[in-house]
Amino acid sequence: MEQALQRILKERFETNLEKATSQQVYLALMLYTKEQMAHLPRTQGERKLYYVSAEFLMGKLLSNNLINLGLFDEARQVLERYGHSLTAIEEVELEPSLGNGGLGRLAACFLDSIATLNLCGDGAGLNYHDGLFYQKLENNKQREEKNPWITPESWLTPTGVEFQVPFGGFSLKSVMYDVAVPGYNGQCNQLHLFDVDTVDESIIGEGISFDKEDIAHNLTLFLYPDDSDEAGRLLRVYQQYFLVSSTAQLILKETVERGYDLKDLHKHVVVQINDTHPTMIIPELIRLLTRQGMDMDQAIREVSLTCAYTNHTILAEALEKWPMDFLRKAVPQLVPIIEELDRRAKVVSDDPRVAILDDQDRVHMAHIDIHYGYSVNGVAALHTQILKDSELRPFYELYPEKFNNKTNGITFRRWLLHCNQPLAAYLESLIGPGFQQDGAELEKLLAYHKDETVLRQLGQIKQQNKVELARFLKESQGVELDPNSVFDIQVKRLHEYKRQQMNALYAIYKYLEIKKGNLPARPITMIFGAKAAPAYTIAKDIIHLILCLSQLIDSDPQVRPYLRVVMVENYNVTKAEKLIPACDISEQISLASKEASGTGNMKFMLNGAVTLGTRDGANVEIAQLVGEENIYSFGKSSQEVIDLYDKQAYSSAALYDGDEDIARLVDFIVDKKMLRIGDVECLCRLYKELVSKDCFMTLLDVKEYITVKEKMLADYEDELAWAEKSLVNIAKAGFFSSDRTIAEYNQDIWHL
Ligand code: 26Q
Repeated sequence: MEQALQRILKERFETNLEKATSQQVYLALMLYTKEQMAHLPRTQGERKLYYVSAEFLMGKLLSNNLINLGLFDEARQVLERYGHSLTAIEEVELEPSLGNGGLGRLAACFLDSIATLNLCGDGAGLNYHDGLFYQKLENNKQREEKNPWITPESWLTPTGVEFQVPFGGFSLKSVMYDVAVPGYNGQCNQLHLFDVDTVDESIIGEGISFDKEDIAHNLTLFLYPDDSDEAGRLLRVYQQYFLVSSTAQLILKETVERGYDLKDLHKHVVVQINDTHPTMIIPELIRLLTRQGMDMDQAIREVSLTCAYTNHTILAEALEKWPMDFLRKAVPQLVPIIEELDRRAKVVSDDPRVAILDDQDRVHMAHIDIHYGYSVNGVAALHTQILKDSELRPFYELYPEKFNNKTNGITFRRWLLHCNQPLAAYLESLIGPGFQQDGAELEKLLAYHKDETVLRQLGQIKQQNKVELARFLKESQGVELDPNSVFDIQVKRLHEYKRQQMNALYAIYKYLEIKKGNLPARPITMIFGAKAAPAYTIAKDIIHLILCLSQLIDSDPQVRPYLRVVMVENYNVTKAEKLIPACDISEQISLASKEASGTGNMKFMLNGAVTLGTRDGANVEIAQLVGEENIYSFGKSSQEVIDLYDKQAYSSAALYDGDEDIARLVDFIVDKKMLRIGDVECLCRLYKELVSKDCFMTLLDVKEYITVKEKMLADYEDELAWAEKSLVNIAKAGFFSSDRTIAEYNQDIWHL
């Protein structure tokens, strides 16, 4: 490696390892890694998987690629010899922010596991030049900025593969870039990212504004945030079709090149549709096959046996329904096919709840997937159960055999081996390296659950990671944290159902307690990280509340020594990798039934944090694995919540009026002290929302939340007992390896 790096540095920059800047060393390492990956064997198979997704939240690639190639230690040693640190070199890399959150990060973990298991499967997505916006925190508010990440030399490799994508009235050329996806000690797959060659970053104005109608120039500028502003919705349809038409053309081209007859498509191709964003690939494949001479019946049959759909949400507002008028304008060629699919679905069932086209001329994207795919899966046991029992019940009655659960997972390469090297090394010294390939081996750790030396060492590693996080936050944001305080962390997209506002009410509770003289046994550091969709007003108000509380507490010498509230700016994968290893308390407090799975919960657990959570999503499975004594659960059950919605029986006003403790916390949002710091309009709007609507039932669970959190903080003081909980969490995290998830996808759905 050393020689290769010297060669690259000489050829590119007329320099060498001794004199090179961090930037140059980074580039040399990247080019070297790309060379190595180009020589890896490609996975092979009679059947090939295409994982199609509007988002792939890959995170930085250098270290993970080095780890998977088995070159990480060598790289570190070579650099050290010349006075460079790999950690400093990593800083140079820009994170590609090609995802919003969970769904995009899951796709990235899956690519890692697919390659690691040597399965023949590539990803297909879009090459957004500015990805998701960059979040600036200013005047206690979020401001969005563009977030460019593509540099002249990057992990993208031009392939020369091009397709023409037809839209109503014009067509665009699609060019394909590849990002190599090496498995851990394995072979190599690709992530294909499609781009328009006419995209023009100069049309971006103030912040992230741009002409939404200038499709040829804007198509791959931004990833659309998980919320809708009307103007962008049509652009979203153009993006989706561009993705699926490019992917469908690639699939047919590759299938023919591999020597197969398109009549046997389903024997050689599996398309996994990641939520409904790529759903149009179903009518698009049918369109392309019929254009090649296949008759409609056969094309529909073939495609239905090829496509499988994953559902990631039960929030009604997130289920995509496109007005037929949008499709008539953007993709008129799909309209007759969708109408035909709708006619046929109506023959299968005349129940309007399963229709593709509804009486308002809207297309229900998920319904296309369920009628015309062979598999429908949820992402955690509870989530899949809710789909069967309520959300998709009429479909489950029609097609029970299509429904299956695949509980999410995370790649241990990134979320343990890379982000927590001290813990990974210590685990290896105790139980050997087997857990790196087989997560279940982490259970060997249970043998040490009463071993004081091990428990103390685990506490020591956590402490070291907290010091490291404090150093990072001091450098990056200028905030000083006390590593001896409890680190209580909630990081995830901002959404009312995730209930960051409930956590903020706890901050208010603790603030008022400290003011009364009830001091905590140990200082508490509450850390938040969250982006709000730019058009999601209440989410932005919640960020404002958190930042105002942070300012209020920081400037109060009576409270500041005991309580801190910190919001990390621009939360992303890179920051997650620093926050998660340093966490004591993992906040997973969504309203039961609303979080399909969550994957952050798994990352925290794997890194030895203890969960404070509702019985929602994968928290339910975490609780079953670790046992009730190693998790802090609270809140109304999903069934109770579903019943409350059904009967429209929830009233936050009644809870507020009937309970002084609750009223005191909510009232504080508009206390004089807060209004002096914050924006009156934002704080009042949020106050009103909580008192009169509270769509996600914050006030229902807030008291029990506070009680359980207090208990947890008290328990934290018994160092050994806490370390034992931490150990059990690590030991039981093996189930959440995405290697296990992917093995299940392959066994039950893909059959690669
Ligand atoms: C829809 C229409 C228009 C514009 C954007 C969207 C849109 C974009 C992104 C809708 C949803 C998303 C993202 C959803 C998501 O991240 N879901 C999460 O998926 C994770 C992986 O399965 C789960 O763990 C989380 O529980 C789930 O919230």
